[in-house]
This record gives sequence, C-alpha cells and structure tokens, in this order.
Amino acid sequence: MDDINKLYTLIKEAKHLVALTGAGVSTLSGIRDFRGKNGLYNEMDADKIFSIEYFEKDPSFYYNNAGSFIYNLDEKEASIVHTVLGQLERLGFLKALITQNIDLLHQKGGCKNVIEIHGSPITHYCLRCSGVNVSYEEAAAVVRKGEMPKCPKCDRVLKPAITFFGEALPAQALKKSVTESQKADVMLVLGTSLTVHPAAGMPQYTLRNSGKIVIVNNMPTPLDNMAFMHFDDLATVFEGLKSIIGNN
Ligand code: CNA
Repeated sequence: MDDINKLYTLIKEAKHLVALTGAGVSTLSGIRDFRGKNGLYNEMDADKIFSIEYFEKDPSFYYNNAGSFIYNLDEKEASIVHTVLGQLERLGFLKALITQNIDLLHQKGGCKNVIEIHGSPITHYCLRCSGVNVSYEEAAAVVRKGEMPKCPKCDRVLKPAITFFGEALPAQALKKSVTESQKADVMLVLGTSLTVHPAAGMPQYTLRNSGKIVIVNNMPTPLDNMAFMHFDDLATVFEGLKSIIGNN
C-alpha cells in the first residue's frame, strides 16, 4: 500500500495529469484485449477484422466477427478502473484521458474529457455518401438480426467510425492527444502493450518534456525502463486508490 500512497501523492500533486488507456482497462469489464494473456489474437485475426482494405472488399468479415465484441457493448459495465478515473476527473486531478479503446466505457465510468484516438462505434457512416450517420443503437439492432447496416441513400454497407488498420487517425483527436501528452507532467499509462502507433508514442511526448510516466500493465512494454513507477495489476492499483479517495 506504500506504493499506492506514493502514487496517490503523485496524482494529487501533478499540475497536469493525463491518462493513456488501452484494452487492458476493459478486461475487468469482461472485454478481451488483443495481446494480453487471454487476448483475442490467440484465436482470431483481429488485424483482418479491423482492416480497411479488407472491409472495402468484404464488410461481412467485420460484421460476422466483431459482432460479439462491438455489438453487445451496452451490456458491459464500467470497471473500477473506469469509475476511479471518472472520480479523479471530477476531483479535478485528471485533466484529460486519451483512450485507444472503442468500447465507450470511460464515458460510462463518468469521464467527460475522453479523447478517442481510435474513434468509436458510436456512429456508422457511408464510405461513399457524405452526411450519412447511423447511431450505434440502430446499427447494433441490425447486426443482432444477423444483417449489416446499409446506407439509406446508396445501400452500401456502413462502416463504424472506429479507426481501422490502414486508416488515418481522427485528426482532431490525434492533435489533442499530442498537445495533452506534451502538457502532462504525469501520465498514467494503463493496460496497453504500447505497440500500436501513433497512440503508443504519446508517453514519449511526456517524457521528452521531463514529465513522469507511471505504467500499470501485467506484461512487458517497450517503455518499462522509462517509467517512474511500475505496477502489474490494474485491479490492485485502482482498488487501492479507491480506498484512499473513498466516495468523494
Ligand atoms: P493490447 O495490445 O491488447 O494490450 C493490452 C495490455 O493490457 C496487454 O499488455 C495486457 O497484458 C494488459 N492487461 C490486460 N488486463 C490487465 C490487467 N487486469 N492488469 C494489468 N494489465 C492488463 O491493447 P492496446 O490497447 O495496447 O492496443 C491497441 C488496440 C487494441 C486499439 O486499436 C484498440 O482499439 C484495440 N482493442 C480495444 C478494445 C476495447 O475497446 N476494449 C479491446 C480489444 C482491442
């Protein structure tokens, strides 16, 4: 608990605290990560499911395989990591949260300043017709019937506003992520293997400006030797923080 107290002091005294989160923070909500111990890569080709090149050729591969991951998100609950991060924001400690996740759980956990650097499935749009936006709920209802959401104008299959491999990141989110990472004097790097760039490069902006990074991850990351503090288990760290903060 000494280390958690030290971490809480670092959080409390930070001038500009930023968090970067990855799929690991949602494993506690029952959503599998990609490269962790029980990751989806062990049994499916996630690169292909989320490939723009492949989607353009055959969108059914995405809809058939992502169904159980993306289109049952409304059943998933925020975990202790999401809710304590929401609390840290409410208390004025956490200034921005950059997430690689596409599961909308940080918002469920109460965070308002969420930068979704890989987009999200909150809308589905047509790759051909501009101005077509179908909500997550509408798209999910179609997918749950075993069909694919289609453009009301041209009938082409709609794509979720998730950034697929091979696509550019949302420009505004990327710009904001870089600015926040540069401003951060402390960055919490949580549940990410730090392998998908440019998101994985955000802690480097903090380090370059003499900021500190704290890594919580149960597998090695390329920045472990640069971390001011390192913890393995997200649940232990966030339950510890919760016991210090209480219900404030
Ligand atoms: P990743 O590469 O799967 O890494 C996750 C990391 O978290 C792994 O190193 C795990 O070992 C670690 N981890 C898992 N659970 C815990 C735990 N309880 N305590 C400590 N560490 C843990 O995922 P990244 O986010 O780094 O990779 C970026 C990809 C994954 C993004 O493009 C995401 O969109 C994509 N993704 C997102 C979700 C989601 O939205 N929930 C799920 C799966 C993949």
